[in-house]
Amino acid sequence: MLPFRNFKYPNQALRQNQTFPLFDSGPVSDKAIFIEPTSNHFDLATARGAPSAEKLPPTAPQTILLYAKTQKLSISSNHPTGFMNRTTWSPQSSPELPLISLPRSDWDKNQLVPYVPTTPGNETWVDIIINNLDDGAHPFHLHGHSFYVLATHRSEHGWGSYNPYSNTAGQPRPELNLENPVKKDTVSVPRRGYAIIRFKADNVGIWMLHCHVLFHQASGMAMGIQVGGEEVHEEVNTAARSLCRNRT
Ligand SMILES: [Cu+2]
Repeated sequence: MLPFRNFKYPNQALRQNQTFPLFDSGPVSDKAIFIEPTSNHFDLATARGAPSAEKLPPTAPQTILLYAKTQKLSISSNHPTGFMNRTTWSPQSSPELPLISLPRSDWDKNQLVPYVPTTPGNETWVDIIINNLDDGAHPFHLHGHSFYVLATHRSEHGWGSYNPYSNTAGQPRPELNLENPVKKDTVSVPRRGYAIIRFKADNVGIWMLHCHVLFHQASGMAMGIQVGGEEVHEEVNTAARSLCRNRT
């Protein structure tokens, strides 16, 4: 069989090495250096962290259930669009001001921002279940907090997502590692699978949670999480607004 061919048609995507110009600075080289795979990696599904000084509670009082998916819809001219649940993120449009400086009633439809209430003196633990309905993994990054990876799952058949609130018969309950989970700020959510992460909400603010493949993020696979403060507030945070002086 001829290399780099799909049936009788040439297909450069079948090359093991591919080169392309990052900058328009000359001809493309066909002499890419092949990087040998190394064994310097670990399987996240079975990874164990160092014994943690933090004692994780058996359950978290709040769970945020998410579904990430890329879709090509005719309503968006078949451009691949990232979704978190039913929201496609893009920066707040009108008024173009930081969310924290606006009451929720002014946020536009592209903002998905679950609220995590906190009370001073009490630890607030939150679980996030990130289901990935796509055929490729998405590395999800949370701002403002590190988190523990309690479980990950990759399905060989079917969707492989997990909803703790559904009674779907036969849905296996994931085993959560509460003893020695790895602590990270980015987790690869396997394709057709999920990651269950837990974080201590001790950093007040509105923090982004997004796929760290930046063109996935730019296509909408991003959202916010509000930690602390008040969910419904009509008093705007003028200090936050003044941070964006050119917008005021
Ligand atoms: Cu992604």
